Amino acid sequence: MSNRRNFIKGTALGALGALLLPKLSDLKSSKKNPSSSPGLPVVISTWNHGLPANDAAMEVLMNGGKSIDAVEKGAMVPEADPESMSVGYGGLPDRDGHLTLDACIMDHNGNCGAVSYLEHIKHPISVARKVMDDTPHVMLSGKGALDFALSKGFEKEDLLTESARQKWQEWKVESKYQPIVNVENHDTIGLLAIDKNGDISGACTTSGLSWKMHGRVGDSPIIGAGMFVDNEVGGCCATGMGEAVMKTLGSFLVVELMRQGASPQEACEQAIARITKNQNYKDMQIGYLAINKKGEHGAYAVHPWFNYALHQNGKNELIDSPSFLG
Ligand code: SD4
Repeated sequence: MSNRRNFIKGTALGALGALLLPKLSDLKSSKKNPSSSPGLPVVISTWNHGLPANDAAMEVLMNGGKSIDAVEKGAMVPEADPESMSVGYGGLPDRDGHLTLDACIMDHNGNCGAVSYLEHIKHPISVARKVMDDTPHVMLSGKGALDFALSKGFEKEDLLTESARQKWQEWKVESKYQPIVNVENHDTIGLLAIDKNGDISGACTTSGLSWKMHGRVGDSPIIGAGMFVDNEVGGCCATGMGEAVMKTLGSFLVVELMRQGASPQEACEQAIARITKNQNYKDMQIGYLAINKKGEHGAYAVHPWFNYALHQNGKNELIDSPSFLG
């Protein structure tokens, strides 16, 4: 299996990357560079729910654990938190009242697993991990993903909280289908970690856009869109309007730019530039978070209010990302 994956990585994706990438000389120098002095191990993740997620992930790393176990443990924190309204339990439903979950995970060997349009399972990231570890596939979706989870011992639960149900009832009064820029609507957690061995893994989990069309799947479970890791180079994860990220295969793009020599910051800025060049970006937020093999990081968003949590050198802190519009 991993031979097949290495083959795919080394041929089709490599060729695609070469075609899509700008020359290094075309890379603009970064406006601001939030990279701190690197130190390993490191965990970085999107939004303020990244702080407790980082703590859980860092505990794994400090005990000598692997980055793949760290990112899974970290992602499980907001998945189980009913206050986190865009991830797992407590997430806001689609416009028909279904809470459908998307997640993916990837390790330092290029193995990956994902679930999309999964209902009733509190920890989609762990189901994604099982897809990676126990099947020859990368993604399971919908009822098939649910059946697979149940066969692995996951419990079927009602994950729609009273508060989420109420918000959905309020939304139904006008039922305006217009995904807009606001914090509640964009709250996916993406995590990247480097362990003491220097191995990089990533995870991404979300309930997706609130009030989305039933059946809609975003970028978060798509390897290369919502998250991508290459152990020789670094990793990237995305948050925000998934359609814009999917159209540009954003996380893969960021990693490939770093492979060409861009810093994590320059790479995130270039990936946002791909979006702002061709798409109507004013009404949507997209944020990228990247880390390279050395533990340096970068972040960039369309709008000013994207933040992320960095756990490095004994400190876990929330940092405001620089942005295109501010
Ligand atoms: C999606 N990218 O489903 C996700 C939503 C998100 O922060 O990131 N929210 O499009």
